[in-house]
Amino acid sequence: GLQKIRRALVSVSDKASLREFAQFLVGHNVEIISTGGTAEKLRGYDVPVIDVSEYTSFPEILDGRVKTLVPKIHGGILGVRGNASHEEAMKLHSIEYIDLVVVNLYPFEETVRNDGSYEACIENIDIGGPTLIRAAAKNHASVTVVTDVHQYSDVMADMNDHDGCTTLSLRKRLAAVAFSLCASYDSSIAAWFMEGLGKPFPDRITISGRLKQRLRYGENPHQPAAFYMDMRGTICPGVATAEQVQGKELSYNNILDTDAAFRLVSEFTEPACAIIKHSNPCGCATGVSTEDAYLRALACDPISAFGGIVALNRKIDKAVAEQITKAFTEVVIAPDASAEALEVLSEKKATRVLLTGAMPDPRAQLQSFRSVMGGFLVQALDTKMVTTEELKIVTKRTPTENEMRDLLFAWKVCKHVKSNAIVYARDGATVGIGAGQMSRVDASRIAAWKAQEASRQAEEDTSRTAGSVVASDAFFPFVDGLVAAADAGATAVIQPGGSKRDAEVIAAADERGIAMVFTGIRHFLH
Ligand code: 93A
Repeated sequence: GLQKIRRALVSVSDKASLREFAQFLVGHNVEIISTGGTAEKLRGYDVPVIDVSEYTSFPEILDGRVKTLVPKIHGGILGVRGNASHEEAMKLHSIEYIDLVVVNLYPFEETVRNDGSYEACIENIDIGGPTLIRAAAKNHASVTVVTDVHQYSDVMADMNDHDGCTTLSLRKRLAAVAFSLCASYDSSIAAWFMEGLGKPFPDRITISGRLKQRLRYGENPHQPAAFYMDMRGTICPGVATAEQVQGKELSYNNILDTDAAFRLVSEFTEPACAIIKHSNPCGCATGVSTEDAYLRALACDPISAFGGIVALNRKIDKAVAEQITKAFTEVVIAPDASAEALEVLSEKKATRVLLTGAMPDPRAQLQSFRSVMGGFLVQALDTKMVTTEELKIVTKRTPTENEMRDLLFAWKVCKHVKSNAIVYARDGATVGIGAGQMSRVDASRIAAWKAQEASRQAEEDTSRTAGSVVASDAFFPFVDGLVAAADAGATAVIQPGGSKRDAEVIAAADERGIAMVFTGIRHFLH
C-alpha cells in the first residue's frame, strides 16, 4: 500500500503554506509541475518547478481555461501501475506517472458571497481543478490527492514516517474528501444557478456544507454529530458564522437553541433580548437598553431561564454583562461586545460567548432543511411579518395604542415558539408562554399558569396576565382557548383567524370586551 512520491502536479488558488509544503517535497526529491500562477509563486520561493506548458509541450490557452486538460497530465494521473497495457500506452505517448496531485479550486463560493458579477462567477467555475482531483481520487490506489492546505501537514507526516511514501489509508481518506469536495463545489454552482432562475427546488439537490466543528455528541451522548456551515449562496450572520470568544465547547443542543434565540431577537429594531430553553423562549423583551430588555426577559420565567441561552440584538455592554453573570447562562450571542463587557463575562469561564459582527436580515430568503426517515424537507424560512395596516380588527372594540404595540410584539415572539403556541405579553415583554402543546387550549392555560407562577414566586400582588395581550400562532378552533385568555385577564388578542368557529370566538371576545385582530397569516413552528 506504500507509494513513493516522485512527481507532483501542484496547481492551487489558495497559495497559503505553499512554500513550506513545496520545499518539503523538494527535500524528498519530488519533481514539481505547476500551472502559471503557482509556478510563478514557487519560483519566487526558489523552488525548482517545471511549467505545465513546458511539460506537456502545449501552451495554456483560452485565458487559462485549458491548462491541465491534456492527455499527458490525465494519463499520468490515471494510469494504473503494473498494468501492462497501460504501461505500454504510456510509453508510446511518452506519459509519465504523476504520484501526487495538489489542487485547490477557484474560489467560486467566495466570489458569489462577495457579490461577484455574473461573469466573475462563471469564470470562477473551476473545470480543470475538479477534473484533476477526481482523476487522482479515482486512482487513489497509487495517487495522493491533496485538496486543502490543511492537509499538507498530514501528507508531510505520512511521507516522513514512510521514507517519502504515502500509505493507502491516507490516500483513501484524501480521496473521500476529494469527492465530497467536488460534489459540494458543484452543488454550490447549481444552487447559484437556481437562485438566479428563482427556482429553488431542482429535480436533484445536494447540500453543500463545510465542517465548522466536530461535536462531542448530538442531542444525546450516544449520538455522534457535527456542525456544518452552509456554503450555498449568501451566508447570514448567526451561530454558524459566529466567533466564539470564550467558554466551553458548544454542544449540539446549544447550537440549536442559540440559533433560535438569535433569530428571535433579529425580528426587533429596538434593543431586545431572548432567553431560550429547549428551543423555546422562556422570556423575550424589548427595552430602553439591553440591560432593561434582559431583566424584563428574565422576569418572565426566571426558573426556566436557569442554564438558558441569551441573545441580544445589540452590542453587549458592561451593564448587561453584569446582569447576565448573576445567573447561570450557557451561551450568550450578540453582534458585538465591549471590552469591559468581555472582561465581566470572563469571570464566568464556562459561559460561551459568541459574537457575529452583525445581525441577520430577518427577511433574508433562506431555506431550511428537516430530515425525515428516507428523505428531507426543504422550505423557505418563515420570514413573514405583519404591519398594523394589514391587521383586521374583528371585534367591536379596537385595540388601544398600547395594546396594539404589545399585540405586534407578542405576534413576533409567537412565530418563534413551537406550536401550539400561546404568548401573553405586556409592555413589550412576554409574561407567559405556552409552547409545543398538542391542544391550543392547553397552551393557553399553561401560558397563563406560568405567568401566575412567576408572579407568585416574585411575591407580586397583581396578576401578570391582567391587562396583557395574547398571541396565538394559529386560529382558535374552539372558544375555549379565548375564554382561557379572557379568564386570565387578557384584554386583546392577535391570531390568524380563519376557523369555522370564528364567529363564536369573536362573539366570546365581544362579550368580554376583548379587542381582537386577525393577521391572516399563520406561524406554525414544528
Ligand atoms: O481554468 S481551468 O478550469 N482549466 C484548467 O485546465 C485548470 N488547471 C488547473 N482551471 C484549472 N486549474 C485551476 O487553476 C486549479 O484548480 C487552481 O485552482 C488554479 C491554479 O492556477 P494558477 O496556478 O495559474 O494560479
